[in-house]
Amino acid sequence: KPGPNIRRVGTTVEDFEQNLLSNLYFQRGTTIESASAGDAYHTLAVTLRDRLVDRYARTVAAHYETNPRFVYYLSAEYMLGRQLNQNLLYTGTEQWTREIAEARGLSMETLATLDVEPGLGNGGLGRLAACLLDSMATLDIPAVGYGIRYDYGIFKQTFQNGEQVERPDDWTFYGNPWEFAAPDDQHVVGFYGKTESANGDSMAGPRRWIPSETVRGEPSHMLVPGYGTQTVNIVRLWRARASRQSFDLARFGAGQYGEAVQHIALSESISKVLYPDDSTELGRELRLKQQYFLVSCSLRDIIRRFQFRNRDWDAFPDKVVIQLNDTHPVLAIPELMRLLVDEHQVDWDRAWSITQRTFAYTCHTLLPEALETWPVALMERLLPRHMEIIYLINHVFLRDLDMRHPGDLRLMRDLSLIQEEPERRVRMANLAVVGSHAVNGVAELHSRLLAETTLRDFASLWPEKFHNVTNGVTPRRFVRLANPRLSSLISAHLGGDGWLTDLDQLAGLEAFADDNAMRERWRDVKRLNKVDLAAYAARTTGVVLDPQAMCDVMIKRFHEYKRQLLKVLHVVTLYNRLRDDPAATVVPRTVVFAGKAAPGYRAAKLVMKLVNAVADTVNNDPRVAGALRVVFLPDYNVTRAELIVPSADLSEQISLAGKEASGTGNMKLALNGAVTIGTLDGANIEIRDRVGADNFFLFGYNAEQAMSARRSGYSARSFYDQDPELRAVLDAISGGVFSSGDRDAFASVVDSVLGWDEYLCLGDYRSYVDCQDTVERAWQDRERWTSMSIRNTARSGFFSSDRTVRDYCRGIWNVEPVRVPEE
Ligand code: DL6
Repeated sequence: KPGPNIRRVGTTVEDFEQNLLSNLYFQRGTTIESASAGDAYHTLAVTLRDRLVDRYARTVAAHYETNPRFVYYLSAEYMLGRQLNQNLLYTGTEQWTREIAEARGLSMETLATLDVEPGLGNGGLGRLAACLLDSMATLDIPAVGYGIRYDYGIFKQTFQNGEQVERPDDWTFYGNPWEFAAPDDQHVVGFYGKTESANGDSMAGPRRWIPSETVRGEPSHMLVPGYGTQTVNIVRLWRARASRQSFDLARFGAGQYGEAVQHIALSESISKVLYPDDSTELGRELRLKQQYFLVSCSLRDIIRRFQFRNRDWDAFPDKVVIQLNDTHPVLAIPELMRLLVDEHQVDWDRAWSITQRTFAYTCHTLLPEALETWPVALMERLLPRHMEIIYLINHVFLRDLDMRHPGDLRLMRDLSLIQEEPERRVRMANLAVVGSHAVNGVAELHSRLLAETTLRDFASLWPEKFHNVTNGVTPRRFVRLANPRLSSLISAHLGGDGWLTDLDQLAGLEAFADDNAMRERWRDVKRLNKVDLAAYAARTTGVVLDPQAMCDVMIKRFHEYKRQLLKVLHVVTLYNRLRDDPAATVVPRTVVFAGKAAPGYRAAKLVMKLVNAVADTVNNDPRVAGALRVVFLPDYNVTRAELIVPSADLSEQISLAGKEASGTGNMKLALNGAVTIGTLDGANIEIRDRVGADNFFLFGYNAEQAMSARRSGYSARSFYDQDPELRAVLDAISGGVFSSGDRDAFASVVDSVLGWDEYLCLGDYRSYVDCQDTVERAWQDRERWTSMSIRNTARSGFFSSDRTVRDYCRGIWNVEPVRVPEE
């Protein structure tokens, strides 16, 4: 039993143990004698949470006192990663916990595996959101993240016959000890219905919207602690709940159990799954409902918070900056207008000025097909008042545009918030640009191409709005937690762990890049990390890896532009060479793939199947054993990235130049000492600029060359005709070498690459394969390779998300840190 009178935040290991016992007893309702591993995990989690609550309360008090400008980060996705190890580190209780757990025969690893990752995102965009939250808290920036608490996160991936199978991710099945429900802060959100005049006939309002359907948005929040500081911010996640009268008791009484809860199920479907399948009309409607649900709840919450300390609406932009994470939350712009004009009686022009000064928009893509648009007909039905507001914003915008560029119909057509052909649709990126005071891309090249291509006319109209903020990653999670061995080595050489909050200090490693003792230890860290990875691979896939082999890693979403196919062509090239000449001296290599494909993305899923088929053939061919292994680790997520990244020797960043907005995996890998083979795409360019051309393997077209190759009649077939090695690779795939003789299995992959070859895989093939040969020569010089690896880490300090947040603060947010006092 817990002893009496122990503070919930003990300052000694004994008191901490008492805190655990107390929570086990009073929160979990059990005793040490009968506790399960799950009880131990939950108890530890709530005990750490207690410690963070204490800091959170002081953070709230400091913010209330200061009344600062807040950053509100609106994002449909957050890939937060596991919380346990992070919170152990951030509360400084790692060592105590280890001692207490081990004395009771519990391993930290068991506890860590019970910690479920909330997979509330798809990939880079959601993980960036999580890194920025971490850095904002670490830099004492007053901030709240808003998102959706999906019941089911990103699907779990398994393979059947090499094909991706998606299973639901019921991440809260055993509860989520990290969150707090806040039912008192719920909001009611409307959909459908009609609008009517509240005062005259002007669309500029105020008008009344009478929705015909409502749901409640119920918030819960998770704590977001800063590292090495007292600040704890929150990420507030909304869950859709049916209105109170939804349960049909009479029907239930009549035995119609399904019908009795039908209404509840329908309302709650809004936050049921991350990214509902949008291949049907209903799926698309649900997606739009999700977006509005997120912004409506969040804006009302932001206004509630603003009104604690402020009365004057004109002060709103001085206290609130809302960062729109891509176009998913862009309905926040008409929603803020609606709230101000219709519900708070602010006149239109004043409301518009407040709105524009409040919002800032980050674009995360260059692919035109990824720029969201919504059918006007759907918007008019689902959100009739918002559509009126969008029309009016557009009307005023086009009128002003016509004054600046009289009669330029082309410009009006391209910049209008409404696309007319082939169907009338609302262009969300245009709405975002018009309604925000700042627009940013996420790497230098991306921001430049946005301004020169995708958003060119807007950039000429308002050059001052356009910014670049290169992405970053948190070194706490992706170096310290993911790679404790490397972290200890770094701290030992830098004389402490100050680098964790000042990543430029990594430059101090430069002095050791050619030091033999350091290189020896550096290699040792990599080798031990590879032993861990090999153990995991053997356990989960049965594939046996050699920790001495070069670990060549391609981990990211499966997408054609990222060119997993080009990597497969290289693997098959190596395979063919080894088969043709088993005595050939090759560098032993393990190729690691991981990543998910969107469930409806057939082309990407077929490439995935090809990866599995090639892996199967290669791994079962004794002629190449010891030289080449290919493993596809299923169910890539943040946790898996933390396992794979530290073991990587070679980082594959091979997207077609001009297609990847930034990438952040490239940064995580470079920071952990992987050397990049890559194109001049996204943030690869900045990585190469910093680590130096000698420590980066460059190949392929640059963005301009890629565009001009396409313009000047690019012919994929000519590369096939002229390059016998490439021909042998494609012939092997289409000839059934990897599909037990079935020539149809991958015919569409080969046909499409020999036909249009959208992402110029064949055009870049020779340059890529030759560059891989250079990689192999470099690998053979162990010492030189290790120096390259050390230099990659030493020169990657720029890619900390702390720097990213500082850039946002300076260039876009204009917010100041607020220091939270120790108790
Ligand atoms: O900015 C974060 C991340 C970038 O690093 C990737 O390059 C980019 O592909 C990704 N974008 C998305 C979705 N884009 N849209 N829409 O995940 O953002």
